[in-house]
Amino acid sequence: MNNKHPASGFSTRAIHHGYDPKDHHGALVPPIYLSATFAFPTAEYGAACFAGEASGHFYTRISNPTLALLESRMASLENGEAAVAFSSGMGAIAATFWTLLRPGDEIIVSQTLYGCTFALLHHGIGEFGIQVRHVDLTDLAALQAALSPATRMIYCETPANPNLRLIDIAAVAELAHRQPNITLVVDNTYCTPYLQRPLELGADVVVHSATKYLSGHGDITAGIAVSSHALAQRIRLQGLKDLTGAVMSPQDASLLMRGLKTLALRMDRHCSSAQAVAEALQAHPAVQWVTYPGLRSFPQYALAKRQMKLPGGMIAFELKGGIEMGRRFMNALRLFTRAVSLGDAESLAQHPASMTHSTYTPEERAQHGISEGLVRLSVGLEDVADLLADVHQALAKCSRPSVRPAATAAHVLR
Ligand code: 4LM
Repeated sequence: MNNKHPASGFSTRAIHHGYDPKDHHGALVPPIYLSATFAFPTAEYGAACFAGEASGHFYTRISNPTLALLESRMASLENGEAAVAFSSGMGAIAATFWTLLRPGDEIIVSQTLYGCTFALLHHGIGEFGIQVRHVDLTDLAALQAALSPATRMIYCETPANPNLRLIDIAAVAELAHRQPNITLVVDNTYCTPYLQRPLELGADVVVHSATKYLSGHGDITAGIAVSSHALAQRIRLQGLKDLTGAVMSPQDASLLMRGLKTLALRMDRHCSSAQAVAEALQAHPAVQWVTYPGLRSFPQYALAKRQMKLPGGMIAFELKGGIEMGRRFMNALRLFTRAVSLGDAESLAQHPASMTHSTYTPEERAQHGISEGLVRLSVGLEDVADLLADVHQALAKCSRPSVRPAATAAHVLR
């Protein structure tokens, strides 16, 4: 595929990588190939495509020109060799697990994960003879102790959804790769490659819910896996083609490429506004604790500075009075929308224990560092003054006469 900008900066590649209008009748925006199947010039060529001996698109569940452009762009942005597009983040994660794990294998996963990933592990692959072990991956001695000859994969989110706990990707990769046959998979949904590039730190596969910041406009569900050519080929031919069939539609690929064009601009704004909202929360007497990687009180502040370009657009906090007060806060919001998902232009507020992480039992949430009173904010792209005004007016409805100053987030990450 034509690539005029191989050594360009992030935004230039997000806008141009892999596409030249000259090759498409001058069309500025890449065309959408709305075709499920592709004509073979001869029967022999068709047979060669199926045998893997000829390259070329022949069925959209396996590949399509619009998807291929998106995939090459995502591979470039993550600094990987190849990418595979899926119809959702869960599609990408499930296809990666089913491709790389077999009965008798062990997967080591971090303590806190998005609710449906947790459910896929415990009510999906865990019931098919694959041993799932949660390990505190911030404790390298614990990881070392948990590794066994059967370990085939280490999987983590960093920052974790919803408590924002970080994993030192380079340190985990170094330990993982002392043993052969371990694939380190990192869910980079919260950061996007603009803020963090796990492959450069030693990870083998990056997965995304592209439903979130990558597309950025809340109008599609989508997923991506990025890796080496060899791993991507396995994930495509097993995980995508045969095991899940979770292919992205070409229209969604086009919307996702539109989102990528403004990714860097949007992330800068998400991050600066989230910093302001986090500081406002921390200064408010009704707030019990707030956790945000850009606050000096963040327990892993040094790692955040080292590993992430900026602290991201997600905040977790709890009010004095726990979830009862949290619900009062959420119901008082006027500009923030009460909704799950994240990374949209619209600011969103949700309660993980009763929503995105209700797949955990209350005991599991306690064990995995998800407090029942945690409220999650996805700070959007509205004017920051309006966001602060909304948060302040909602907090005013949560104030009690005898309140103590806000503590740091240290306790929730223990
Ligand atoms: C949410 N999250 O948190 P699809 N990985 C991470 C995620 O946050 C999500 C997925 C994968 C939320 C959805 C309702 C870190 C999703 C799964 O939803 O399958 O694209 O991504 O609010």
